[in-house]
Amino acid sequence: MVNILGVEGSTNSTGDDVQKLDVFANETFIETLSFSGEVCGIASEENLDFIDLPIDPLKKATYIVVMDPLDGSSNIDVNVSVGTIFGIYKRKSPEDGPCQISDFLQKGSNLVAAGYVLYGTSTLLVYSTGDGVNGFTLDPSIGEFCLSHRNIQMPTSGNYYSVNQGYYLKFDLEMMRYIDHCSDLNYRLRYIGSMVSDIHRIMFQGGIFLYPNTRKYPKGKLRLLYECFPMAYIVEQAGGTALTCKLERIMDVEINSLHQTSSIVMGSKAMVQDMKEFVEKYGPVNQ
Ligand code: P6P
Repeated sequence: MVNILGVEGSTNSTGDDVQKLDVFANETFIETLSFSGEVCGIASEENLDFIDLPIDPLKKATYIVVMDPLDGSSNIDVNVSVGTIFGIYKRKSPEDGPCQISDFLQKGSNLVAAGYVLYGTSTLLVYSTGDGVNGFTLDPSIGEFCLSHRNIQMPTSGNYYSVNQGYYLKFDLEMMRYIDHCSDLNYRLRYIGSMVSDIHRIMFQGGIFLYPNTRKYPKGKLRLLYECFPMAYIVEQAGGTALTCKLERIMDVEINSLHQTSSIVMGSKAMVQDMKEFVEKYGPVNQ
């Protein structure tokens, strides 16, 4: 058996244990993108700094890619779904030179495309280039992704909520009160520790995903550039809403560092609106 499971032995930029499959996925995506001739640089969860790709004089590389090559990798060794998250920006630096940090520190609203790959009971590529969201299922017999979910529209409401209930006592009051509200409404809790999987369920069945700030992660845990922005792009393109827990639109949040984190709440429009009312009622402004 290929020696690809288990921890690789190091930790990544934000302290997560790096799994062997994290390294394999990261190296595979970087190698593949470097041959495209269209990408001048990559920012990855697995790399502290951005990667400047060699310039192909015949092709003017005009894009940069931000990615979480394997999201939810703590699920790998227990055979639970994991995913890849990616976002694509137009570079801002001159096309005949190396990429710059300014190419990466762009708001989510500057994304030209974003998507995710879900490695579950089937392998699904879901992405948008700004005109709706489509899903493509891998057909291993031909090695191609085939259109399987045309124009995905997130339900405007639902009865799933997705949050790490174990942190309940570490959330701010307004988040605790909203989670109590979800229980009062008999919503079903679904949380598997892989944002791609939890959001994918919401894309089709409706619901709300929350990763609020906690005492351990006062600015939130999820990474703005290569988790929150791309997932928020997809959620909005499918008709959902994506905010910080202070009710700022995720796509408009200023980004100042590659691995900056943020709180995030996203999902069905009516459910996020309901959550907003709890923040407005119980949030710091009213305490
Ligand atoms: P916790 C995976 O590490 C991840 O970045 C997201 O995919 C997931 O939603 C979250 O972190 C899980 O974090 O603290 O609940 O284990």
